[in-house]
Amino acid sequence: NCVDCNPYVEENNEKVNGPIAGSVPRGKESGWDDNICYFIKKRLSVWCRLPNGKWDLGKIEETLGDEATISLLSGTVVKVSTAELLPANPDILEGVDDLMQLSYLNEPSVLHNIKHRYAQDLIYSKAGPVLIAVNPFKEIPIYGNEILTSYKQKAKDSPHVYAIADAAYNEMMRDEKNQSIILSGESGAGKTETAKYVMQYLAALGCGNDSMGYEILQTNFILQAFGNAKTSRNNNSSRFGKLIEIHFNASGKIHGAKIQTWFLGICITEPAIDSYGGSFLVFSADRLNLRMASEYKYLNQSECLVVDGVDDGMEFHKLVDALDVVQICKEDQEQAFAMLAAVLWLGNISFQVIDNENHVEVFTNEAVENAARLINCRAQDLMLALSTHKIQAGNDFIAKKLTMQKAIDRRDALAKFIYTRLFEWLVVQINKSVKVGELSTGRSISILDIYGFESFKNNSFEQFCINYANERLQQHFNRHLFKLEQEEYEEDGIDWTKVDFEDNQECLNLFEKKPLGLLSLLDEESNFPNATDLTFTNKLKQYFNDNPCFKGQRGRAFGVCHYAGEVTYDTNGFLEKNRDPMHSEFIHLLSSSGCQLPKSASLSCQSGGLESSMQSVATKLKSQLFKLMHQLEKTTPHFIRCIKPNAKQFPSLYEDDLVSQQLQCCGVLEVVRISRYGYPTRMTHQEFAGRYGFLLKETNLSWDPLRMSVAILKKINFLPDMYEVGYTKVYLRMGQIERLEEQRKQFLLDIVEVQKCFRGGQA
Ligand code: AD9
Ligand code: MG
Repeated sequence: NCVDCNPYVEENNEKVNGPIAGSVPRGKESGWDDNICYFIKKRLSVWCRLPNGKWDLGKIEETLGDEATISLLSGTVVKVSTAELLPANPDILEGVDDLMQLSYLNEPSVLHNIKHRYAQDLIYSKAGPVLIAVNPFKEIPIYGNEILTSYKQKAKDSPHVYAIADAAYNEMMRDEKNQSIILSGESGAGKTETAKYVMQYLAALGCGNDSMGYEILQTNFILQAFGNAKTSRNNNSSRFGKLIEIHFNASGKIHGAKIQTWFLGICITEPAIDSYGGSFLVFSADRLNLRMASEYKYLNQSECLVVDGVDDGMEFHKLVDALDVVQICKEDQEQAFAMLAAVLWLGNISFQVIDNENHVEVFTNEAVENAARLINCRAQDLMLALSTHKIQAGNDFIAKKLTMQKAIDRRDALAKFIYTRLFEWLVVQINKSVKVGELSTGRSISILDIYGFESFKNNSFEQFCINYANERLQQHFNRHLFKLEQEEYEEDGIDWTKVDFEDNQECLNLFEKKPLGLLSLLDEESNFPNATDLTFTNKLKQYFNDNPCFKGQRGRAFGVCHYAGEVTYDTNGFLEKNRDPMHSEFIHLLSSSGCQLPKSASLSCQSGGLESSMQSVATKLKSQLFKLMHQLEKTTPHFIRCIKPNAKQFPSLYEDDLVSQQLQCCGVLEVVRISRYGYPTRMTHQEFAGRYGFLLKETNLSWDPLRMSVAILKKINFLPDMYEVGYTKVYLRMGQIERLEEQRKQFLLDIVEVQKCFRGGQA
């Protein structure tokens, strides 16, 4: 099916190739098969997937049936199936700062472009409206006042986190519309750092006479100290999701903020056991002077005790200063530190078996004494709460002794409970301090820093929740992009119906449908006394057998086809983790405390409503997400996708596979795919006429750029489906710009030849 080696220039226009809306199968470079001959003839570069899965650049020597002979850049010649070939971009597109400028938006081209830029410390790139930030894992001089000012004054416009913050700020001031900046990416990808630069920029733009901007920046430090932990994947990993809403007044000055957090308090009690292993930074900054960190069980199980380059003493002073700035009084500070110490001592509490049924008692030692003293309750009550379980018998409660494992679980649950309450209490105090006096409508910027999509070898309930949340955010992202594209086309008078679009609604339905959705069924099984993780899994397999987003697997496992790929979940522990019983005994214990903080924390827990305390984790997550989405939908979003270039946290190391997988997970390849359906190349008529106008033999000086564009397109003989002419821009289908560039190059070469002849003649 090779028409003069390039179907796109076929004169009689009979053959219609290329990406016709809706007809492009996912992951396939449309029109490419027909174009291979053209690439052979012109000796253009192609990407070739080698048997080891890696992409390499080369040229096609010949094809025989489905087999192609490729000479790689290195000189090696390989034979591969033509299915393993993809077109590479012409040299002029090397390292472009917006991926959308690429003529071929396939995976190897996108990867290569980002890598090429990264090697020059150009860590930011754009994928249309999305900013891609690749973590440099080293300091590069692209921040600070001077650079900030040049973005503010629009002296610079290369992709940068400042440029995004600037766009959000200006849009907010211009349209009086709330904005949001949504960061995502996997652990260690740089979300929190990037969010800090956004806040730094906004604080610089919106600094007024008071110190509100500074105060808001300090909140970062406090929440990080209490909510971040060193893990194997990030020395400074946020164990909470955060939305900070920064409010501005009519003159664009910051006048307050509101912070919401979602705490993932998984890791204090489970150090090093799972992927979250690690301990909270505040513990390394503690000056509780009780023991060396290595003597606390919760800390010494973690291999992540020392954070390189962090001086605990100094960090502690910085923390106290920050707490002062947000007006947490000394007494409250003392109590907060006492609670931290209590958590640590709880971890040192041990149990002894007292009968042959493995029932236990608390081992009386300094750990119990100290923990009780710090919580300010009676040691007796604490011991009882840790080693017994209250059961209702008629109108009375009887205390039943716990077995060893149950008691250990309960001790850890209490530690987690206190830590979580402490964190929530802190957020409440901070919010009081940065509270917005008079709420302005339409003048806020929300920054969302939330855990990104996760896919490990073993995925559990935590990944299930995180990935569900990301599926929701992804839909928000897709819809917004779709809307933007649509707006641009319609504004420019282009027929929008030619662009098709795929959503992730089906996967969301799998999670959310009632009564037959993953979340509903999970809740149902969690409430069913005889249910187990296995009965739950079997139910799923029974109901979702035919659902294309669901993959039944062996035993307790099942798979979900997420937008970012298929993830297998092991349901071990799902029911228990979903129930997350609020231990009424804990609340009782804390409310009897003589100290204000634990008491008020437990009261707020009770007043938080029995209803919410009865809710399962999955239900709570779902309603929190709906609330969040509702909030975000009232804003104009800006997206930043953070990429971790290597797992070792090393500078200048770029691992192709890892990056490729993340581009998939954070939806960048999806953006690329959406735009590939449409017209990836867009040039204003001025640009287009300026670059290619000389290809016309006859032009008229009175022609406007639009007329020139039309004449050029006619002259090149593009098929009608390969381009659109808008009021302001020319839109080209994938691969077309390359054809134009070829003609341009040939034309220039011809001129040089003519000049040579001319000079030769003269000589
Ligand atoms: V987690 O999901 O909270 O575990 P994040 O938030 O995505 O993760 P973080 O922002 O904490 O990652 O970045 C990890 C580390 O990368 C930081 O501690 C820095 O050492 C490093 N980093 C990230 N971004 C930059 C940057 N723009 N410049 C220099 C950076 N270093
Ligand atoms: Mg973080």
